[in-house]
Amino acid sequence: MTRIVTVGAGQLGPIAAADSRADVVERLIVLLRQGADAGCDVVVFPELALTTFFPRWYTEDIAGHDHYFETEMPGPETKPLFDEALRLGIGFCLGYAELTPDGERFNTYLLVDQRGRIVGKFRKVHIPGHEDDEPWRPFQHLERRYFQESDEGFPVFLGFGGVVGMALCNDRRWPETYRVMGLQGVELVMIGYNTPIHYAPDPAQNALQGFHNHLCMQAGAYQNGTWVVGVAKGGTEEGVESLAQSAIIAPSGQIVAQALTTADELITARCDLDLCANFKETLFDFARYRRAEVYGLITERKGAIPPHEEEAHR
Ligand code: CDT
Repeated sequence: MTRIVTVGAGQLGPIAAADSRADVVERLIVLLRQGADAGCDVVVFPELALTTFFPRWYTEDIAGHDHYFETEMPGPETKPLFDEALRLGIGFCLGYAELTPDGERFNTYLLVDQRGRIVGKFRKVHIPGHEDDEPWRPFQHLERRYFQESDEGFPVFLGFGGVVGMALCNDRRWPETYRVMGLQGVELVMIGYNTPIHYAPDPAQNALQGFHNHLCMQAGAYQNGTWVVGVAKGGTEEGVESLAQSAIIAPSGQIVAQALTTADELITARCDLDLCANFKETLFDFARYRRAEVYGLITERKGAIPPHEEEAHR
């Protein structure tokens, strides 16, 4: 038996600060139509796919950036995307900045199925960067100023004939992200990212951005027997160069499709969800081989404490 989901990764090139929501939604619709022509069941868009990556700019009062946030989904400017997806009979996963009625700000991913129903919502858990202005950097990464850490974890959802989960950008670097979903039987993980090539705290890592991007997603796929779709907003946006290299990764850890450009580009793959069982029921048969009873530190301890410092922490 095979359960095929044809997945599109709708990579975006840069979005300028001056671009309107309508401009961006038009680009998303072009990718959706390409996905429909290619027989996709779902097109996955990147993190913060409706605006420029605004956390690169400091504002004293965070409300100064509220125009980058969505207060409803769909709203008047995003409804054309929902309408076109429904007309095409195609699902999509959309990243955006969410401002809740209680004034909470999240970096959010929304999954919509082929019938226009919301399958699930995810709010970013691992928020990278810093809270305060750091003028020594060539550009800022103020996600920790503009977004709250979600405490909702990594839920999975039934959709597209399988078990689907989501994560956003920095979440993909943490093995716990995939394992928490793996323990819920995830078969398809959708991940959107904005990854600047320049990493100010340690520029030696700049040349490794592409390697680390694929390394963590391929490992997450293999170690949990799941498909992973990683989708970038790449290219040079407001003077900041970001990684592209969107990829669709099989449960074997192999990349089966990869973007060639740093611009708007759709890549697709026919993902057989039944392939997950080849890994989930053999090497990574969790119920048989995991040793949860000796993994206590994973949840008990946050930062690393080497043996010679343990005394000080008692
Ligand atoms: N958007 C996002 O999470 N980007 C981070 C950059 C880390 S450097 C502050 C990433 O992990 O790619």
